[in-house]
Amino acid sequence: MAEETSNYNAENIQVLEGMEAVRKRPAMYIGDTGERGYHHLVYEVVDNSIDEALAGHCSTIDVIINRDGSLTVCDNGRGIPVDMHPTQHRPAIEVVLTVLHAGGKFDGSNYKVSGGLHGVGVSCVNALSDWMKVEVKRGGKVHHIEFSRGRVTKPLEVIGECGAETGTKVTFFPDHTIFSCRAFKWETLCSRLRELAFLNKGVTIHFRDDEGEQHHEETFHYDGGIDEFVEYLNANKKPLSPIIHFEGEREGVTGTVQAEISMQYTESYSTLEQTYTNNIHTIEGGTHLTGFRTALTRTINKYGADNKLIKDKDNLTGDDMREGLTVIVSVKVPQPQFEGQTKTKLGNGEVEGIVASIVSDKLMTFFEENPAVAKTVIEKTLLAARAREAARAARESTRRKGIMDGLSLPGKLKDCSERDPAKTELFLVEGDSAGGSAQTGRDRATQAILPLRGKVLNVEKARVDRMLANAEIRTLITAIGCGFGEEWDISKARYHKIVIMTDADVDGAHIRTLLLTFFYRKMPELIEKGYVYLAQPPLYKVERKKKSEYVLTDGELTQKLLTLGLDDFEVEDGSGAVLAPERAKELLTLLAEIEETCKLVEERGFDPQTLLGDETAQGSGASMLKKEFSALSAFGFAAPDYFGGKLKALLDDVRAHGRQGLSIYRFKGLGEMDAKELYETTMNPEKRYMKRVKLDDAVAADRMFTLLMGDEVEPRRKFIEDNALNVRNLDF
Ligand code: 0RA
Repeated sequence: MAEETSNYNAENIQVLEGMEAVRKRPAMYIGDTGERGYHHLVYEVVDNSIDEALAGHCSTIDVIINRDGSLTVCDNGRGIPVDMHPTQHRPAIEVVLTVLHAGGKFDGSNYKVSGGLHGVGVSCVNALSDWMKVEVKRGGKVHHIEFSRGRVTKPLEVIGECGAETGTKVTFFPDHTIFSCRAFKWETLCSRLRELAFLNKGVTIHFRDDEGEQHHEETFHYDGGIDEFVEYLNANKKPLSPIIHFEGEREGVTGTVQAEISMQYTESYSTLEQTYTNNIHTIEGGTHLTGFRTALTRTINKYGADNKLIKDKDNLTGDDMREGLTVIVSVKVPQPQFEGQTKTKLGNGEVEGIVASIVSDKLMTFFEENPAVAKTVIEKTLLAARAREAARAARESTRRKGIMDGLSLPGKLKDCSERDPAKTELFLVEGDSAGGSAQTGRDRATQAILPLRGKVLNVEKARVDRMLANAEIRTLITAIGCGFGEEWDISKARYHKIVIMTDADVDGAHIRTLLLTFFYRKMPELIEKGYVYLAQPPLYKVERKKKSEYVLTDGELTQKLLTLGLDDFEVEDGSGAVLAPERAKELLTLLAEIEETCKLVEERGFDPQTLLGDETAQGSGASMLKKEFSALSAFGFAAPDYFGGKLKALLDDVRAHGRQGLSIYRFKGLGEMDAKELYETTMNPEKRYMKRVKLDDAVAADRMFTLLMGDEVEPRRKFIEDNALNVRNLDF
């Protein structure tokens, strides 16, 4: 007995040390302590539920962002075991939640097929949570246990009965002394949960946000699995083939390797290849991707030659054969090896041959049974090859003239003198007049200016040859210095900051999107490396008592006017009591938001008052309107106070008061600023505000670009309409 006690203590100390280790070096366990790591906590917990589903014990997973900012993951699996652990002398659930890497099944027979990128288990989430509460339904009883920062604060106890129901409910609040991120993002979690539902067909994932300003709710369930994933990705592209599905399994070195592939050709010129290993998105590809590509090339070549569709002189490359292709490759590997810079490249050698053999056989059969589709695909491939050849020839001739190699930079480029790219910036400026101001105002040592005239070519709708025939695009390629296509070399970048500087109007937004499309499709490494930025020129110049100030957004201007306007202004609530200055500001901010929403609703042809009274109304801003108006009650007001004019008048009065003695000037474009102004507000590294473009969600990015820039008109119209009310929330 004495021995057992000391044993227990020794193990207990080890556990505490484990939890402390995670808290001391969180980044080592979850990657980072920013937005990524914060969301990674959720994935770790969900992965455990997915594992239960893969083992055939769980059908439904609920994920809820709670009002207090915590998050709940609830599944109907077997429930974490709650009996005494045979050697650790405490409930098994405590072991699972406090011992690193103990999350997996104890019998060892069941390899963990899911598992987040870092696969560290739910105990890490516990260690990094301010608090965690776990409820388990198992053996007819509901059990409950609580932790704080990895230590038990409320030991396991039975809190009720549950009959035959089983399952696990984990609720946690991340430790804000460790993370810099403060809230879960709906979009980020949505993408991952949708992806998990695609990858694990039949599983139902409900996702709800009770915290955010807008109440969101979505259910993901796909009986078609990755076929439905391909359908989703291609929603706005014109299909050239049906969705083609392959699956199979083979014995590998460490156990059975399963592979599932779904692919479809479209009329688009871009390629989208998404690969997964044990549900982890392998961004850098690896042996599964190589296996797929090899089989595709081999099969197309063989079928094409056998049927006299391809001749030797056609000189097709793998790239040509993947033009317009969307493919998902999902493999399950018992002991995956991850390599590469971000550890997202599958290294297991045998997987290459396994995937290649599964794809080769079945793709050949598909072509033989569908000769018309095979012919269409091969014709597209041939066109892609010809365009590539034409582009190469054009490049050759320009090289001979010394245009593309950086020796002769385009005349329009006003380069800087510094040669170290880490210190230099290239501004892509809309219009010649703004270009002129930027050129005069810039820091000549480190800032280069490239004025862009007119619209940039939409690369979503053009093949390489046409693209390289476009003067604006050629100038861009030369100025950036990395070359293009087969010769692309990121290390030759002449600037590590490429700043898109466009007007804050519709045309500016269009040019910005065209440039982003070009970078994303043709130079994605620039974005991955974080070299691309969006300048944020101010919208307003506000002058007061001879002092001028620049204001970035409409929202900021409103805040400014309200603050100034409330300076010597008393505001009463619905009962006539005077509001404290902070509360008054909150009320006025809410009124400004209501005004904005009403305006947007009216622009879409609805009457806000009618919409508000209609209990069944959804969309078109109805829910936003209802939420905003319900917040009015906290100030003792109701809708009639607004529509009756009383509150509207208050808002106008305060704003007018704030405007007194101010002169407000709205910039209509960059060209209206003089050189000094443009430099001080938008270019001066000490004062400017810029946004770095990041696109870590390839699925969302691909869909957005095909939607905004592709051929299909109807989905684009719908997207713009659906999002019209959210423009103020759109984060570009
Ligand atoms: C250890 C063993 C077993 C299940 C689990 C852990 C488990 C963990 C989590 C985390 C979230 N949901 C979960 N569901 C199950 C196997 C239990 C058995 O053999 O009955």
